[in-house]
Amino acid sequence: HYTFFPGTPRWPASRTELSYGFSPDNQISDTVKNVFSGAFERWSEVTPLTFTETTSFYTADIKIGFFAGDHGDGEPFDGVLGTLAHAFSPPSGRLHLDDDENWVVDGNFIDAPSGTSAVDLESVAVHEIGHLLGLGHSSVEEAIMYPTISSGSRKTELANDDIVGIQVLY
Ligand code: TQI
Ligand code: ZN
Ligand code: ZN
Repeated sequence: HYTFFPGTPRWPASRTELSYGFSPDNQISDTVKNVFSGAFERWSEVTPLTFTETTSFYTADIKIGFFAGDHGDGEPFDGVLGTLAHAFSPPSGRLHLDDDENWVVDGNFIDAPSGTSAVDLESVAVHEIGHLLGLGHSSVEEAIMYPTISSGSRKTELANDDIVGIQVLY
């Protein structure tokens, strides 16, 4: 079953048009932008929310970036595997990905891989956006918000449990 964060934080009902931007410190390829655009789309299809990319990172509602190790928010990344990414509950809007992972899009590494530990970017993006919107973890194994994914696997489609949960919030 889906869960929410303590206190059930959500984006206010007056804020259905949310903007997102990528950290200017990162060079984000169109491949990565397309993954996020598709991942946001999955959630906007089942809610009244819309997500629009903006080039003005500092005023974006949702701020996405790749960071390695300690990056100043008290939740340092840990190198290859372990923590892959994290997102904070609403209305923080921060979504961080571990720059040390060997991220994969459509089965291809987006950087030169330094090992064999492929992590599917879209799967992680859809999961982290769920957190950004206020979903905690689910006990339903098929759910995007289930807290584990078998390594090298891909899970990008919302399960009924994710949809019911997000529709309770929005
Ligand atoms: N990152 C954890 C996660 O997003 C961070 C985390 C741990 C967390 N406990 C939390 C976030 C409680 C909110 C609430 O779940 S992770 C997966 C999955 C991670 C894990 O790097 O471990 C995905 C990131 F589900 F596959 F295991 C993305 Cl998809
Ligand atoms: Zn962070
Ligand atoms: Zn999670």
